Amino acid sequence: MSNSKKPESSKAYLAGLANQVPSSSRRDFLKKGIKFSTGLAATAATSAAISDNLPPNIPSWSKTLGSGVVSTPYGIPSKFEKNVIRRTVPWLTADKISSISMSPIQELKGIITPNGLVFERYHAGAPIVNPEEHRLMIHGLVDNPLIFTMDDLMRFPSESVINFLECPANGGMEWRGPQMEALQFTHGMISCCEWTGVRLSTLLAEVGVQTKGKWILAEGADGAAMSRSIPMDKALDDALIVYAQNGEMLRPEQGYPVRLFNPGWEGNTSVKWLRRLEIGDKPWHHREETSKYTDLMPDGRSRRFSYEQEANSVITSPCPENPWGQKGAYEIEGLAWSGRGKIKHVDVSIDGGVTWRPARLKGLVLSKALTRFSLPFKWSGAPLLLQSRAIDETGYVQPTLNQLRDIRGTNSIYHKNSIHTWQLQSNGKIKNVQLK
Ligand SMILES: Nc1nc2c(c(=O)[nH]1)N[C@H]1C(S)=C(S)[C@@H](COP(=O)(O)O)O[C@H]1N2
Ligand SMILES: [Mo]
Repeated sequence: MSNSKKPESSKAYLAGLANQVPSSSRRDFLKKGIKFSTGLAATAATSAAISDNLPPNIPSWSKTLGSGVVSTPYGIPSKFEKNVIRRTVPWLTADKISSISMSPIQELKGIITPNGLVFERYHAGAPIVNPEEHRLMIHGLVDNPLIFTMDDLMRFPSESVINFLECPANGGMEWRGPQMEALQFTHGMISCCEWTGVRLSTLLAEVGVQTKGKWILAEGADGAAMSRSIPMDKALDDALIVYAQNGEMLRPEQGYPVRLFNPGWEGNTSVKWLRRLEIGDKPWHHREETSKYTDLMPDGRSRRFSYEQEANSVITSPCPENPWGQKGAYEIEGLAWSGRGKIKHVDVSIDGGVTWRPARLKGLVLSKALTRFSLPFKWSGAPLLLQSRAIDETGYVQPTLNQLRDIRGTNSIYHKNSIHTWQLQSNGKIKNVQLK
């Protein structure tokens, strides 16, 4: 979908507001503006009084010896970080072997998702694959069909890239209205890792693709034999055969010992536990690219393939899991990404899209990677309607919900990348709402 930027008049925005926000709170928001104050009391001082570990006392952990090296041979997070875990939505999880878990993006810092927190998506569970017995077969319209061992694959020159991987169903529960009261559930089907492997083009040169070979069927070794048709252009561009993530071998959840990785494309195409690449002259139209991972349009027809993850963004602080406390200084922070390249610009609105101010991009700004944005903000305690809007280097502007629905209707599951709204209430709590 190409998004023609249709600047809506503020009147249209307010009409949208009227339809979504209860009219009393809308009036509060519009008229009282910046006048709310909260009755929140300070809690830090209270808990300070009851702990011997606080200054000027010496804390208990300074008076004993700690645990020695390799008491945890493979390190794990502090026990105080127990809350930072992948989670599922019960009604999306009829059976865990064909389900999805979400990454706690509300807790993550920087742009890299630690391996233990990368979201998981299985169509038939995660198989236990012995790397010594695993093979990758490349055949079909090639001069020299080959079967590679893992050792063979790792002898080729390797490449490392930092890219996001997003399931196109991310946000898909919200097409018809807001229902997930957590950032982890509205946007958590995404990760961003450093992926290491060999270029698919290198392996294709090895087998010698015939001129008729224009498509590749990638098939997994899981019980679902999940498979997708990949056009040759992508294979020769930036597709990787990946065996490592964030410096160590792939986790079983992510396709150990080897997966296909298509930067910027819907996660479904990055076939895990990759066992077979068949070169053909046309796409296969397998189950996971027809009955699923296809976008049903308002007129009842389907988009044939929708590979790219278009620009998207969301505010991660505040969010339902990260409410604000008393009025005062805060950082509005968030993540933006585009499957088409780099994020060029992010705007933040505090009034539901009536006015916008530019955010600062901070840290690494990489192509097809999560990109962090920031806007220091002094909160008066007034309710706000917080939004972010990403623009990528191709000039694509993240659409409003109305702009997206105008083209895509509400029959869709996949590729919902519209501007997201958090309603900050005067008590600092966040509600998931939708403006048009
Ligand atoms: N073999 C196989 N590959 C697969 C899947 C699967 O079930 N089996 N799920 C796909 C889907 S729908 C997504 S979104 C991504 C998720 O990758 P992750 O589990 O590493 O986050 O893997 C894709 N590759
Ligand atoms: Mo997916």
